[in-house]
Amino acid sequence: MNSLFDIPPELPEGFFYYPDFISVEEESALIAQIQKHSLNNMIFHGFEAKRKVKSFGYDYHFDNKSLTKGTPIPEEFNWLINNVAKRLNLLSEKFATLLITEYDTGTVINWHRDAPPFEKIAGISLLSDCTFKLRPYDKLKQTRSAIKSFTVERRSLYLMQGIAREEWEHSTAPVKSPRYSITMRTLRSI
Ligand SMILES: O=C(O)CCC(=O)C(=O)O
Repeated sequence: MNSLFDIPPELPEGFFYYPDFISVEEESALIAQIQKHSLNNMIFHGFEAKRKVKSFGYDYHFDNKSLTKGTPIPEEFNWLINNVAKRLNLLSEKFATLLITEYDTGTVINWHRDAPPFEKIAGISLLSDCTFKLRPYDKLKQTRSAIKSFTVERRSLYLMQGIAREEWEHSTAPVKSPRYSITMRTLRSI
């Protein structure tokens, strides 16, 4: 059940895409909100990734695979969370975490599946489009032709859940100009 636009229909079940989910004005407001926060270099398994992040709600620690309560999600994001939850038919309280990620030109996120405690992942893209990729998580199925590659546009919303979240991994290609994403996650146990 992808949107009628842009995204090829053969994407794995559980990936949904909503272009133009936020307006130009809302995008500017979110960028201004993001720029009030200081983002930190992302440390992943001891290595510093090029992207910068700021996490709210809960923090996942990759070293000992634990989840701890973090800085509460600022209220200024409530309107966005409410709109996303409404569009996805979820309760806004289910979104327990909000992560801001900044990708400078040329920055990627490498192949991964989200950390185990998280269930549904909703992502908003700001400032620039990106090439989003999905491939089977099962290494035996990771042929070149199994990779699904498509554009996720600025101001769009995507949702990954179910098969797309559990049985596929995702990555993004180097961005051509700076991009922010705001990802909101539900927890499995809540
Ligand atoms: O920037 C994005 O939309 C992807 C984010 C992502 O994959 C992650 O935070 O794990």
